[in-house]
Amino acid sequence: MIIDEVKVYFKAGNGGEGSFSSMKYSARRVIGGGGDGGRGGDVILKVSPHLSDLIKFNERRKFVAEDGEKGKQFNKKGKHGQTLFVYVPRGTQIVDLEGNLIIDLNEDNQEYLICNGGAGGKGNFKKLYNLPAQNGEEKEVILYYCIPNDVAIAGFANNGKTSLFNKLTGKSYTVADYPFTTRACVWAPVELEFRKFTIMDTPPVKKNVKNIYHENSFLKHLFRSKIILLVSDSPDSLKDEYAALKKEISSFDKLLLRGKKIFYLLNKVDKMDKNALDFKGIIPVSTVDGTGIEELKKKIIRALKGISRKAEEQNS
Ligand SMILES: Nc1nc2c(ncn2[C@@H]2O[C@H](COP(=O)(O)OP(=O)(O)OP(=O)(O)O)[C@@H](O)[C@H]2O)c(=O)[nH]1
Ligand SMILES: [Mg+2]
Repeated sequence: MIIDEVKVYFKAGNGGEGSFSSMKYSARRVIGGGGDGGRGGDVILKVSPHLSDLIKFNERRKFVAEDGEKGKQFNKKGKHGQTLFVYVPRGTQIVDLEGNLIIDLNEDNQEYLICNGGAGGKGNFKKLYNLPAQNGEEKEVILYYCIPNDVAIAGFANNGKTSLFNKLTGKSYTVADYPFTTRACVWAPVELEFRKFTIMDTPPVKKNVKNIYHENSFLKHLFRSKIILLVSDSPDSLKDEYAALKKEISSFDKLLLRGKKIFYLLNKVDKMDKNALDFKGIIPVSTVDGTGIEELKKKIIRALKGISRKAEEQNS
């Protein structure tokens, strides 16, 4: 199982206190000689390409950066606290406890300063007084890991989603003739026609569930998908099945399907009478005899190219 949701506490370092000490400056005047305190260390979240879920946060949920050192006499400044880097996988969203998105960390090596270190206190060097240090910021947030995938495969149980995933990616995840074989999302990189992208397989969508956020919680990983392959193996109730599937996905979050390219796949056509089927708007495939697989790959590449072109036009 991947860990995709954790509550974590971050605290930046407190500033070091400014020193208060007297220093004889001349025979007539005695003035301060206390140095400034050091700044507290910041907490920075940084995307690591080596992580692929939030499991490391199971061991540790509290991250506190180093405090700044106190200032010393003879105007010696305290050392700054060290910045604490906390590594997260690409695809981590930082959300506050009210559910508001703070930042979506979806680029390799992207950094986000989550807690500012406290300023050090001012020492009384050349002054009669010193100024207090400030505390470092603290925050409790939820980290959501949302798998960065370009193409997601989704559907009800046992219709060949994992078989299709294996066919497209060259992987060999378990395929079996019973429902709910796949328990968690898996993803793999693919390179086709010099284009690299990621395909994700998902567990089956459960129908008529009482608590969709609990029972179909994996659906949140469709958030980043650019293309969704809706798979069915029931030619007789094809349209109804796609509609039911889209209803389930949208009732999890209506944004999951918005603006996405959707391909409607009918799998297992090797055991169907092709002449009796109406393939309008449908992509017929078979992971057993390979029907439609090459065409599907071409369609995916074409759609991805179109999506990147659109994004470039919007950015220019
Ligand atoms: N005839 C035929 N059988 C297929 C085809 N693709 C998959 N199957 C069979 O369908 C059954 C289910 O395949 P899976 O790939 O595990 O299906 P799934 O949709 O991932 O199943 P869940 O993870 O349980 O939802 C297995 O017995 C496969 O061998 C196909 O193209 N033709
Ligand atoms: Mg499966």
